[in-house]
Amino acid sequence: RRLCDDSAIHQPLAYLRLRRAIRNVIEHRDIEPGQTLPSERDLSRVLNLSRVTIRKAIAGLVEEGLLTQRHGAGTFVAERIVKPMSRLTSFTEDLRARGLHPRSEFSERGIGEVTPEEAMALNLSPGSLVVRLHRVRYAEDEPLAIERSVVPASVLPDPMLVHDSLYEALEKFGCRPRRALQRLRAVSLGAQQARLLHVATGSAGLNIERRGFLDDGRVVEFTSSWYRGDIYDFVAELQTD
Ligand code: 16G
Repeated sequence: RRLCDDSAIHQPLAYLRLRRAIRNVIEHRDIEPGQTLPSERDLSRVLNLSRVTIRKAIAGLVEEGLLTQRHGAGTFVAERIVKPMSRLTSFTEDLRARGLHPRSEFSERGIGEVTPEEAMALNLSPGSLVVRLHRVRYAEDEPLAIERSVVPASVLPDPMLVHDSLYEALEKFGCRPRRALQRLRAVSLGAQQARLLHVATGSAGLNIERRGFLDDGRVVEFTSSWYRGDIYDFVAELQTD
């Protein structure tokens, strides 16, 4: 019903409006993960939009990772969390887009002198101060990832400014990363990590290191994350040179 009520979709650039309307439906969980979207033909008839428009809107949402398509079976709201590798989004934003409520439990949220390893990753000189955040990240009560972030105190002066979202805090100081380099590797989760993530020891995980940069090249974030392998897909669109 929400789809039909959204009169905005009949305005120009209908596929973008429709894309927004479907995103809204997913965010409000009017269609749950794993459930199918009405067929292209039905959407076209009910919304009075061309099949091309419907297809274009859906393709965009597949690319965003919110929908998945199985040949012959239709289009579904994605069950696994599909993260496009080419978009610089935050954990909080990824979950909210799926109608989930992100939450963090901190095991460390402090400030201290940079270690030689951190100084390298953040391009800082010895003696600089950094904010450290160690946290387990949840969707409601389900743990999805462990994250250890280091941020120069010159961009984030007080760790208590991060209530839940690091990027929201950085945004307030105009220091949200604009570009990032990311390395992803497969790991098997050790006993302690597995316990925190409510999975069996040795389960598959994805260790992702992200260095986030500002336009002027300053590094504002070095984060090492362990995402649950049973929940996350990381996808990238590739092109030939
Ligand atoms: C994501 C990032 C992480 C970033 C965090 C900020 C990956 C692999 N990692 O988890 O580098 O620090 O988002 O999220 O995507 P927040 O704003 O919710 O704290």
